[in-house]
Amino acid sequence: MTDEIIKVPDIGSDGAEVIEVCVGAGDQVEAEDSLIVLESDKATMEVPAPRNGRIVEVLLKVGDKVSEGDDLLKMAAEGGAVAAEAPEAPAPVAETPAAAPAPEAVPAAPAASVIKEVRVPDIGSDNVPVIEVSVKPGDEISEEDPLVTLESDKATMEVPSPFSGVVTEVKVKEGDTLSQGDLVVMMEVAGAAPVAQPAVPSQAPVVEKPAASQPAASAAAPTQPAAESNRELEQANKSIHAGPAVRKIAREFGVDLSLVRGSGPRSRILKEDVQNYVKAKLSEPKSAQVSGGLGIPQMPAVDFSKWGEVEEKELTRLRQVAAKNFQRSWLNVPHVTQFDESDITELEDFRKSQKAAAQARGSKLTPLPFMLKACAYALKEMPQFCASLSPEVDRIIYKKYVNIGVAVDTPDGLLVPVIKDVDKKGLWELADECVALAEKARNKQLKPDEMQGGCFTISSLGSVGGTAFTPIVNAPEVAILGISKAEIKPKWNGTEFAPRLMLPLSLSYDHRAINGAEAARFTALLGQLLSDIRNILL
Ligand code: CAO
Repeated sequence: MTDEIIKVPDIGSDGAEVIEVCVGAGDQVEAEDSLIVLESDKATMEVPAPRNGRIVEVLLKVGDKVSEGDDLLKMAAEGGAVAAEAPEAPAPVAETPAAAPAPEAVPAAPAASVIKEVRVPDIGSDNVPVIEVSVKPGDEISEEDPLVTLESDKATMEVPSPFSGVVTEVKVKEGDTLSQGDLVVMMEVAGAAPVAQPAVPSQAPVVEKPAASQPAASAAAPTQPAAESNRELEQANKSIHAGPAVRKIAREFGVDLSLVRGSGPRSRILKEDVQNYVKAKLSEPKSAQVSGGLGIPQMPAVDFSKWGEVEEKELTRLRQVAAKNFQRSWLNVPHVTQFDESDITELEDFRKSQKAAAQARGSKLTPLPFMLKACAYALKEMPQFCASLSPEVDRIIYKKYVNIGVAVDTPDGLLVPVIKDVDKKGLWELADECVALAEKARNKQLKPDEMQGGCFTISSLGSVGGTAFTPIVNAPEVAILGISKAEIKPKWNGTEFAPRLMLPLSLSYDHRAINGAEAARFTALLGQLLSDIRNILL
């Protein structure tokens, strides 16, 4: 026996795209199982298996454009059963109609609509009363729309339509009792139907046969618990079973059908399942819908070119990394900034007095090394500023070393080289190291080791300007000192206003590790140290 080539049936339009391949080589399929899903400009449609059998080879892939008669897949022949089964199954166009069609077989559906019967599927019991008729002649319905509702002593169940089309005749009324195979409605189904329905099919179109070993009752209604585990098993092992109409609403709502539990026969996903899934998602607490549980709303994408010319440039890698770090710190660390100012009049006099000496030794003595020295002293005095919190925020880790990072502005973005053991170094050494590290940062020559191990950070905008700012803590450090431009201000000395050079200090801190009073004491201590640098010697 040679394998049978299954072809694309009449799909009611000139061409369609394969949007899903539901089977693979080796799969065992049953008649009516979905093989592929096609999408034309008019509709989405499944091509069902014409019979039970094994897939030998899939001849199409997602994205392929197909028309009626194109080779779809190869199915293993089943001892001549192919021809005999052809008329029963809604088979696609037979490859060689001349080869073996049974006399009553209609190999290919005409493009025009056909009248089909819909009969009661296997409902697990006989003579089940109709409690609701959901359609009337002339109704246009989609596949899986309920036709009637039946209520047995075990369960209430809907009989869904196996096709999309127009109801031409309703054969039942409320109060009738129905059994498997009873005629429910007649429907006019558009040309997408691959074969015409025989007048009295040996198997009703909506029959879903239970597995041989399964008691009939468990297959009767999708809502019955006994059917539940069976469906779960099927769901896990088979490709998604859903009709085009269901796939369409899933796409409209952006629902991943693999996450939806099908409540239809053989775990088929019904419209209601998608609707219930969407409802459940919408009623989930907001925090569960976003990563990290922070509930941060996404920034909208705005087309700025609507209002004028724009130019788009990619951020440097450094800026992208810095952006992430800033955001992480800003979101994780409860920031508070303590503002203060320090009288550095005498310090500045001393610094200027050292200019010649600095030049002589090739150094540049800015206020920064003095800040470093004063901060190192304060960090030793107040070790909670030279510390980090554990990620669980249940411990504080005090660092016995004093390494201070210095924010350096570079053309590519901000870098923070770390000056190690600041407490052990003199002013000249610190001044030289500041210059060397800033130069390395601007020339992209910093080694990873030179940017690690910090306990505290200084961000100096003193050479640029500004009166104060709120720096972002360089987490997991717990504090950062921002320095703005020193300015001469009139200060009351007890008898008169005197011009004093005042340095603005902005200390941002992690309020989980440091409280406000400690922060105020820290900046006061810095002010005291800087106002008379001799204090550092004490
Ligand atoms: N007040 C007044 N003048 C100041 C000052 C202050 N607080 N701090 C520095 N100056 C003066 C210096 O004394 C120097 O003048 P002189 O040459 O006359 O002495 C001049 O400003 C330039 O100093 P500098 O910038 O070359 O050196 P620095 O030691 O002050 O700073 C560095 C070095 C690397 C910190 C700095 O160049 C830098 O990159 N700062 C930017 C940091 C930054 O971007 N922070 C923001 C982080 S958050 O986005």
